[in-house]
Amino acid sequence: MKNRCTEILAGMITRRQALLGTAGVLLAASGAGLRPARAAGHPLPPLPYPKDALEPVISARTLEFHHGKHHQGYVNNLNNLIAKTPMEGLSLEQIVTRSAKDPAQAGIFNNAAQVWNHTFFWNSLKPGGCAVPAELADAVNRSFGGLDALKKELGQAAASQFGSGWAWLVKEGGRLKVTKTANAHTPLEEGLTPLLTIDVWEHAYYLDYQNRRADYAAAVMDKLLNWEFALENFRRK
Ligand code: MN3
Repeated sequence: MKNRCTEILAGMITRRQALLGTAGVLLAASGAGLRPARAAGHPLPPLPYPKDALEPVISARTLEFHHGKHHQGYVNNLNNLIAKTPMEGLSLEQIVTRSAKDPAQAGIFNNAAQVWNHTFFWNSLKPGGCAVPAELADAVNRSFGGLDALKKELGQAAASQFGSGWAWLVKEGGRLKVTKTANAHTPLEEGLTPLLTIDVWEHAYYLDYQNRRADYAAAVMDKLLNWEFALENFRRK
């Protein structure tokens, strides 16, 4: 049974904790006040904004299914698959990178990577978007010649990914580049540092755009990308 207080507290876990999958530590309200409690398994991180905050680019109905059913489903599958295995005590990133190397663990990999990718995707978006911070704009200019060229390349990656997958802006060494991955695959497998991603699985856009994936990607790039989150990731390592 959730109450309003625990919902608010659950929303206070930091983005970093959520991404690292260490958010098993939630604050739970007790009669004596607040105490740390260990949630069973990996949690579904709350959306970092209300469900209708990305409209009209992405509808509340899409987020309701995408976060509430798809992302939740990957979380549930992952927790079931790793229960009572050596993977149970690992961070989400550790599970992703270790299972990626072992074909026998494809089920664990697919669900763990999809949990990670979706949390990263929600944080890649921001209601109303934001400007590219100067520190990151320099890197964009050095690597692409400008923001328009970056968007063109990212839009092409999103539109041309055959079947389900993801379009990414990543850091490799000191430079930025655009890449795309199929299904659950993630640049983490190649040791790259993701800065932003766009989910191009049909469930990400079909209710709002039907078959017009390129229009969805263009609208996300123009109206929703969270360049402040990209800068946080750019500063890592
Ligand atoms: Mn998705």
